[in-house]
Amino acid sequence: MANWHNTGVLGVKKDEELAYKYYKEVIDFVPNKKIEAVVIKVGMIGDPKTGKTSLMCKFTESEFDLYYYPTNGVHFKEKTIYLQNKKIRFSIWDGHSDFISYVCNDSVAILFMFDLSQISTLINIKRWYKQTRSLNKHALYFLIGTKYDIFTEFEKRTQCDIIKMARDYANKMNASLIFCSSMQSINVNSIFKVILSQHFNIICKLPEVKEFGCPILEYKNNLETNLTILNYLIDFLSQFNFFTIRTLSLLIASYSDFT
Ligand SMILES: Nc1nc2c(ncn2[C@@H]2O[C@H](COP(=O)(O)OP(=O)(O)O)[C@@H](O)[C@H]2O)c(=O)[nH]1
Ligand SMILES: [Mg+2]
Repeated sequence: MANWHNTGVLGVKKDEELAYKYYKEVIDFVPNKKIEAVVIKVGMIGDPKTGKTSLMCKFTESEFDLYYYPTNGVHFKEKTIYLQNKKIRFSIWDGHSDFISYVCNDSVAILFMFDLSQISTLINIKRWYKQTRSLNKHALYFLIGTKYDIFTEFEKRTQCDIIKMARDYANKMNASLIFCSSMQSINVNSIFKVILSQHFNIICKLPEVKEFGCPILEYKNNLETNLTILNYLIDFLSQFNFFTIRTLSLLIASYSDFT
């Protein structure tokens, strides 16, 4: 039975039960079953007051506070999921801009956070992105729009403009794009589900959400990318007759079986 760090199993909320079901599937995919703990470091980057600490507390402790407490220095929180003798530990880092290297170094995923109700925080992502690229090029990048609850009160036209701009940024950064609200528990667990899927290179079963009026959830599916590369390989190699088409088709079929 899973045991949520700082939460306990009894009385878990509905979305946590769903998250547990999902993690069980993911853990079965962890290749080396002897590994005691898989640590996944996640760094949070973005302007002050965008909601980094709130997301971290909501995910790790299911708590939310409307009062603003500035983050001095750097701090992190952990959430561990136990399953039999295997565990996955999220280590989530947030910090003042002076400590960006502590947040970025060794992070498997970096969340670039902007406030959906403050467009300047999205524009500033360019600067955060430049700084982060020089510190950690290999992490999975996520562009996270926070405070979706406030955003839904905006006029339709303003919402459309912001979605378009955020999508454009996410494409340029090669990042997944997710809108969330820590206050209303929207997409909080989903962010970490996508991180797990992408890190372990398994297909993400969460449906993507692209339509207007819903919290955006757009991610890159690694398996799809791999299939595209294989298709290119077929086209290329078949010219030289290195492999028979049949061998390559079998390769593709085994990839599809993985889904
Ligand atoms: N309405 C709303 N307010 C939020 C949300 N997330 C954070 N806040 C508020 O935004 C302010 C800044 O949040 P905080 O997490 O401290 O930002 P940080 O400086 O990026 O760590 C606080 O007053 C939070 O209560 C949200 O989803 N909705
Ligand atoms: Mg903070």
